Amino acid sequence: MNFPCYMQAILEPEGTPDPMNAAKILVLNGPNLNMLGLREPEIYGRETLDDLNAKCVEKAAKLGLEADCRQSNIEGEMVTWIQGARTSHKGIILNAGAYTHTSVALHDALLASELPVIEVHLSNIFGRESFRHHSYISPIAAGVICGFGSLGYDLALEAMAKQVA
Ligand code: DHK
Repeated sequence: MNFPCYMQAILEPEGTPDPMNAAKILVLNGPNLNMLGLREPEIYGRETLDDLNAKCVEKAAKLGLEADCRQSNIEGEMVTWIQGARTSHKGIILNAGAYTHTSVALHDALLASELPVIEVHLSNIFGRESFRHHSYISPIAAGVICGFGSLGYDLALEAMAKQVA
């Protein structure tokens, strides 16, 4: 709505995020992350994916972003969503799960998206089995956050807000 600017300043003090203009961020979780809360809780925590997504939506809104949270166990579906994000989203926060360590297809799709990418892992992948130490995502990511559980997604959203500012 158009108010005189002195009223606008009262209604929407400077710095208040405008949800209508929020940059859309794809927050994409890969295989087995739908099992959060049940799966190896000593490694991945007790929060469910719904808990995690709700926290992302809330955090994003505070930063003036819109979190579009999705999860898939299917590599091709993730590729299709990443391709689609090219025209509809401003950035991608990705926990590709085990595909992190195997997927050239996700690597290529992320490059094709031409969007800033932040790689997230709940666990510290470098403190685990050696097959988890290599990532096909890291070389093309703006940054990587791992080992801080769900806090990693909060940190990634903060970093993404700066990337898309
Ligand atoms: C999640 C997975 O499912 C694993 O395959 C990765 C990652 C680590 C995580 O820590 O969030 O190796």
